[in-house]
Amino acid sequence: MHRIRPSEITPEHVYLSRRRFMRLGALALGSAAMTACGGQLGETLSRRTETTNASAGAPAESATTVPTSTIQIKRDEFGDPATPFETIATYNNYYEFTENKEGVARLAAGFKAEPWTVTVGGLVSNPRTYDIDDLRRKFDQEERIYRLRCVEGWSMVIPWIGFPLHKLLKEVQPKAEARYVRFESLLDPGQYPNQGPLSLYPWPYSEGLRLDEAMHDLTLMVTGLYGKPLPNANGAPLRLAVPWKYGFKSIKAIVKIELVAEQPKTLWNTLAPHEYGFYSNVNPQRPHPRWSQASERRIGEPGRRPTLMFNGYEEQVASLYAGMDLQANY
Ligand SMILES: Nc1nc2c(c(=O)[nH]1)N[C@H]1C(S)=C(S)[C@@H](COP(=O)(O)O)O[C@H]1N2
Ligand SMILES: [Mo]
Repeated sequence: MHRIRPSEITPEHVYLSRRRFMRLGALALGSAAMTACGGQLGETLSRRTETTNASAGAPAESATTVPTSTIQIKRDEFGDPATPFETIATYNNYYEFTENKEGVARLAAGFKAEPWTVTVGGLVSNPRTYDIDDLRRKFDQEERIYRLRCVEGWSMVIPWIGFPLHKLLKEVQPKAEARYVRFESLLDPGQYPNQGPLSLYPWPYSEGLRLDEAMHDLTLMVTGLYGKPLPNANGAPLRLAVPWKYGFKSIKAIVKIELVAEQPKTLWNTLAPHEYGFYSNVNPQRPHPRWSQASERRIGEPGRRPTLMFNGYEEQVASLYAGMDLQANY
């Protein structure tokens, strides 16, 4: 099987200064500039990269073609290619907007992701409110190429940009009584069409992790993807990525983080506790009550592939659950 060390999780690990990050964002806005950015971060759009790569060996077609030698398709540690940017940004689950995955991006186009503040409090010695720009400036923004496995049975490979949550938690200093972290998304019916008075969901969207899960180095606060600021449809300006858990744990548009003593209620667990447990670790051996979780459809790939225990991060995270019955604690 795949034997990997944690240091190999992010083969194209890059650290971006704030200036460079903003410049990349600006470049990405002008599509003409896309092919001009070279170096480590030149592969801003994987669709572009794949197209160009397909012609490897052929003579350059025009002056704007990136030399083949500088092109690197982003891949996860198993060698699987990152899902194209366009797909990641237009096939989304974001129920505050709509339940139609293909409809999120259009509805989210005018979302106001700035200014944005996040309060971090509860059982901490140093409660703080951060502006999104503070977070980008304070913590090195690094790239992590993670698989995202939705509980519905599809998956993608996403080159996130962000910083590990443990850096933020260290700053606020959790008290000894803190055992869980609770996350809350924006409540704003003015911006979210599906948060209207007739909605049946217990908004705001909320999620939770055990403190040791939150402190794990894989747990990422996400501010971007493909080297650019996070698209609105993917949860701008700040969302979580917990790659060994089903996608719904990776909460979008976070406005509040709270350290708490008891396991917090979450939106999906409140709605359907038998279907969506608090842990929701990816587990091919535990079927969803209405479907198998043994395989998944990797978006952009024909057929299905087997789902891996802990979504392929078993070596890194299994010790968090040592001695726990994973069928009972789902
Ligand atoms: N606030 C909020 N966060 C959310 C969701 C949502 O509806 N609202 N959907 C979740 C689900 S089910 C998945 S699979 C992922 C999808 O993230 P993506 O659209 O960036 O692929 O976001 C998760 N985070
Ligand atoms: Mo999902």
